[in-house]
Amino acid sequence: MKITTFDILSYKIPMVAPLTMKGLETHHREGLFVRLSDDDGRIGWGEISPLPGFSPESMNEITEQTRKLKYRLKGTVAPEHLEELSGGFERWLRDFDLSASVRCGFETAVLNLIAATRNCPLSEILADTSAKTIAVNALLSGPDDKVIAKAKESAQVGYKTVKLKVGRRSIDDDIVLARRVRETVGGWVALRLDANRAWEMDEAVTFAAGVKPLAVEYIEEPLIDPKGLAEFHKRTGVPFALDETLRENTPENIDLPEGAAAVILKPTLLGGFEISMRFARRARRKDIKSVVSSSFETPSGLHVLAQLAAALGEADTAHGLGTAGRFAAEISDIPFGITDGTVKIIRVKQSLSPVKPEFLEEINNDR
Ligand code: OSB
Ligand code: MG
Repeated sequence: MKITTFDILSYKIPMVAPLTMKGLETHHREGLFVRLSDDDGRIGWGEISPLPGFSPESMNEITEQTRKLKYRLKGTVAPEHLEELSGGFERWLRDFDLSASVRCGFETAVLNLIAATRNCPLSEILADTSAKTIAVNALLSGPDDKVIAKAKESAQVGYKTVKLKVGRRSIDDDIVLARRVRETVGGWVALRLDANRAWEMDEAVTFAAGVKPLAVEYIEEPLIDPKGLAEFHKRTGVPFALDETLRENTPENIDLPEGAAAVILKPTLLGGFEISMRFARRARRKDIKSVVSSSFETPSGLHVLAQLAAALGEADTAHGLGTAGRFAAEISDIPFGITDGTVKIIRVKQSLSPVKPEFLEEINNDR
């Protein structure tokens, strides 16, 4: 497959619900799209959306890196078997030293193009059998009353898993809120908590004791220092999940001790589908779930992540893709619709613009 054209477009879209993370308030999401085509005019899009506060790379850096990819790879033939995610991208792209979001966006553009040439959904080129729908967790955040209202609504419309952010205020307040959420959603909905590394060991243990009766599926990253996670589990019996810790390790060297219930795969922050799949394979060997999660990509970017989730084929796992509500519906012709807590895996038409053209700007090609 030859990369015949390679276009770079920048986008900027408003968020209806601003993001506050790590003290940074984000009102707009911005990044790049890569649009590739082959000799037959088939198209593959990829989204490059570094997340402020999480991704170290700047707009300038990602633009420079993407231009360099373009000038080196336009007109060349992509290696075979990239879709196996077994090292082909690494061998091809290693020397470019790409930032995580650029690597992810370029990988997904190439994968979308391969899928387009085979006329099938991306998920089907990634695995022999892939799911037709995937489950998604509802994301509970904001003031307590909003959290409870969202919990109630989520359970009513059929979400089987909800995820609550904790660790931003007192342990006692968090325990009270987690109990209220459990009461609100009832006993049949799985409850995940995410502390984003808020606590010292004794605080985490106190919190875990307080939520022990709630049968939480796991707490994501309870500890400031992840080296204590095995001890945390020994002392509390509460399962944990790894998110930030993945980005400080490789799939081969990461420690997955007793008590690790899930790995949180965020391809935009980890550096693409290939490395995400390597973590997933490692986790699977230990019977640990892989939860594909968003870094607040656009709705079309969420569809691409859903394809990876579908390819993992863990039917009961709910994925962390419930973030599309941050954007107004009008920004895209490819809405990311969640019905009864599930998303249909669709073949995203590569002839459609991933966000409406008024949010896109072509980056000058010849410079
Ligand atoms: O705290 O897990 C987080 C998104 C971007 C950066 C950090 C986080 C998230 C999410 C994604 O929470 C949504 C989800 O996991 O359900
Ligand atoms: Mg997390």
